Amino acid sequence: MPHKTSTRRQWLQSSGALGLAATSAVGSFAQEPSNNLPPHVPTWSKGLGKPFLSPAYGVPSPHEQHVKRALLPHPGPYPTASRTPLQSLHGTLTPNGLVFERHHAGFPTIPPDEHRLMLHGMVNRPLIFTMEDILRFPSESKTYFLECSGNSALELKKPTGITAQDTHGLLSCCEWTGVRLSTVLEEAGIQKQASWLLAEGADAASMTRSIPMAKALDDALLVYAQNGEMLRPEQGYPLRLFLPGFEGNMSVKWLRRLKLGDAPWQSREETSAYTDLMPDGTALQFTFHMEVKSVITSPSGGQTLKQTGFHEIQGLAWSGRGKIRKVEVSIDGGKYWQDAVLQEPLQSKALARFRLPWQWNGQMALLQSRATDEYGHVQPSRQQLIADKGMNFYYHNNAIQTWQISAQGEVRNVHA
Ligand SMILES: Nc1nc2c(c(=O)[nH]1)N[C@H]1C(S)=C(S)[C@@H](COP(=O)(O)O)O[C@H]1N2
Ligand SMILES: [Mo]
Repeated sequence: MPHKTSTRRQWLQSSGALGLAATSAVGSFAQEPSNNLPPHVPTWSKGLGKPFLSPAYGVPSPHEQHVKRALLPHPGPYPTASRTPLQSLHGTLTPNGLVFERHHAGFPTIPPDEHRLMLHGMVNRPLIFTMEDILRFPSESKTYFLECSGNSALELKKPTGITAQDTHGLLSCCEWTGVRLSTVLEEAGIQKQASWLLAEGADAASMTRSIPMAKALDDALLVYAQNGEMLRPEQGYPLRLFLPGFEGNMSVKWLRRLKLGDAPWQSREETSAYTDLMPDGTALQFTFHMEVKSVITSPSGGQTLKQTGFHEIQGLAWSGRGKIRKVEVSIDGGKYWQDAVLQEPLQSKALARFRLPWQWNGQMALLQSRATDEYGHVQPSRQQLIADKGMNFYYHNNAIQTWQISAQGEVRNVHA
């Protein structure tokens, strides 16, 4: 045994930096002291394990309790959003219990039998649907990201969040199941002059947004399930609107009303909120698409690199316009860029995971990622974004994120 171990170690150490990606060698392993080294047989291998159905609806290991949604410090009496722990997730899907939440008036618990969706305005036949009616329509399942347009808002002026959860955690990606909105609208008969759609939620906020008919008739969904089970109450149970690639705010939860009209309604959420103040004092309205963006989740803020040598840089990239085409990674604050490997399959308007093998030499590093989507839109640097939009806007910050790694291996949120 000792002989074999040392041979393997020599082999690991002799692997060149470039060869590492293919061989998966990591150079050296941290030798943590342990009471459970072979041939020791631990207690959990000796007795009968827990019985089935304890609990009947499964939960993560008690050793994963640190992986949870978190709040940012909030000024008011009531928190406004919880964030997804992006730095602790793997692959591209967000487990239902970790999907970020954004509620304007908390979340209601709606008995599905009592829920109704009203469809009226410029339609031939106003209709009221029960959930049973909605579930009878032809269904489809698609994987899409959802991002609050306030994601990373606090990062524009100064580096504020500590972790990737703080800076980018108003972001999730689920497989959503529902019926095409166009199918339901056609059931009522769309009148020719209808060019806008109003969506309203059944929460106390009555969240209301105007949606262009082109989007309503394209890929918009009326969603009742996420990641294989019915929607969580926090995500809009029993029914939500889902507008792939558009700012999260427009995907109205607890959907109770759709009205067709020929002009936007100028609701609170599209006038006083979710507009961007431009340098000339005007407000930019109806920024629907979430533009191309990415963040490195490992190594990321709040983490510590325990040793030099091999580390896999990983992160997430997304674009509200379509597929991710390319993600470049820099370890020197944006002077030199390398293409990361993108996880297949790449799906339109869904999170894409990227990976890049890296040898950390123990010196200060500035990690950045820059995504490009299939239409050639490139994620801007913070300086480029500010040159374009000024410093007075709040929503739609898709700037490149920088993580600084100190010589001690501590990872910090900085502006490069
Ligand atoms: N009815 C209703 N819909 C809503 C909201 C709300 O407060 N009420 N919040 C919106 C905002 S701002 C966002 S970012 C998304 C968040 O969706 P999630 O909580 O499922 O992550 O829901 C949107 N839909
Ligand atoms: Mo939002």
